[in-house]
Amino acid sequence: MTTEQANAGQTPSAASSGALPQLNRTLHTAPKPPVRIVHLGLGAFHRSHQAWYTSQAGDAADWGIAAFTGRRPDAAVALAGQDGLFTVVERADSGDSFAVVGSIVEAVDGADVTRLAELVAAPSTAMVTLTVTEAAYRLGADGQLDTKAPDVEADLALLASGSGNPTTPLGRLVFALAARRTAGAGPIAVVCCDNLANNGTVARNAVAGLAAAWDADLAAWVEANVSFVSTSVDRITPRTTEADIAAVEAACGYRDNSPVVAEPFTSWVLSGEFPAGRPRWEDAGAVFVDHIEPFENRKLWLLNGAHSLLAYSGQLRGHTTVADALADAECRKAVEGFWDEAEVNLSGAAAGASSGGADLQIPAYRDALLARFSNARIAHHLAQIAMDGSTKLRMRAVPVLLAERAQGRSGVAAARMIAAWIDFSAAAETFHDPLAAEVAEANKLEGTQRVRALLALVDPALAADDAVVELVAGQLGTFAAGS
Ligand code: CS2
Repeated sequence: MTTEQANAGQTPSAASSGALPQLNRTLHTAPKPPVRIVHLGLGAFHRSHQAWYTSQAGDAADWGIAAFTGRRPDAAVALAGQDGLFTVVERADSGDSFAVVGSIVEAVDGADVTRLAELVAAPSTAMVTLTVTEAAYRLGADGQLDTKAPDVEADLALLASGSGNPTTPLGRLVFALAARRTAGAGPIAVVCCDNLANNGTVARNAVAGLAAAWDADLAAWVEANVSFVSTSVDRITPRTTEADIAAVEAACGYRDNSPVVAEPFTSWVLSGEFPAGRPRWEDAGAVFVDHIEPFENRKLWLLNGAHSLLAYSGQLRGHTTVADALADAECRKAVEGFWDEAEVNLSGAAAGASSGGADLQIPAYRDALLARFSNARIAHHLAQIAMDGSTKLRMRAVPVLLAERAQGRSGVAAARMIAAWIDFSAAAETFHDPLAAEVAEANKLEGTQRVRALLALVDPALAADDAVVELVAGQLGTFAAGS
């Protein structure tokens, strides 16, 4: 095992001296496994989840990760300075525990596509894992790659000219897969770990779309050699703060510039083929299934759906964290109402074949979520969750709204989530979204026209339905502060 419990509190003299040693592989003698996994999107979630699972596998000594940054090249600098090691602070209601994870053996600036291509082209590399955010796949409302998105267009031009380096995560991945093809290094798995329904297919569509627009032979090679694995990932991981860094120093007696704080709960459900092998993640509790859709929907609708609802309603009502928002009776009632709508469509007759016969244990799952969200020691900021809402709502609110309406019910709780996003988009001081400019334009309109224009950015089909526009419009302003 490459993860060991750090000896919390055993080096008080170093901790109090102010001259703490830096965490690295000399201080902490973790073995350094060979790179067999390449990861795109070196953020806190990758480290608390996939890197942690890999470090816990029985064959961890065989599986090292080379992780490339997405939007934050400084994340690679911090981690490289400590030989890829970092501390996972498991933050329970009752207190913290600390463990050093050693599965990341190389941390690289994502702009270094030469190194990326070299590693993906190595026959020893078995997979590329992805946490690049929902919005990065650049799929349009039809589920296909939006080749007209400016950054996709720019990457395609760069790839076609054979000069310059792609800048989007998927553009970089396709560039690296082309190198693997040239090297004759054989089949590989792409494992999508972003919060998207059917995320393996989403990754396939994005990669296949880019490859086809660049080079038909490469597209055929991808089709024959790349397995796209779908996964449902779960572990609440707020952004690391200076206070977290100080907590690690005080407890562990070393300096870690890149610790990660996470809740004790963790889950990973996977479905798909690994033609070049994989770590024994099941040793750490990962589950491999034939039909992943029910598990994906349970997580995306119940956990992520509630998160988005709390993010918008909670901020409209003056709250900062998930725990604060859930403690507000109005927000809590909205969450329970949305869960009731989601639950009918996840289990029982209404879910039909899509539940795949899986026992989803929804009541227990809901209870567990309430406990997880109420962990006030995890300061999970609503502002972080609120980002990229136009993309997230497509996975979190729209399917429940559609399922409810297909059965002759209104779907009012799901509609209220969208209305809260609309209210928030007009009220927020900072509004992060890939469609922020379009949202700002739409917000200049008034009344039904405005609602329709904003709804169209989430799902054009919904915007074309007068009854849905009216339903959403009727829910505007229902989270007024103090109500
Ligand atoms: C959150 C997720 O930021 C968000 O949109 O809903 O990051 C959530 O915390 C994770 O999916 C939990 O596994």
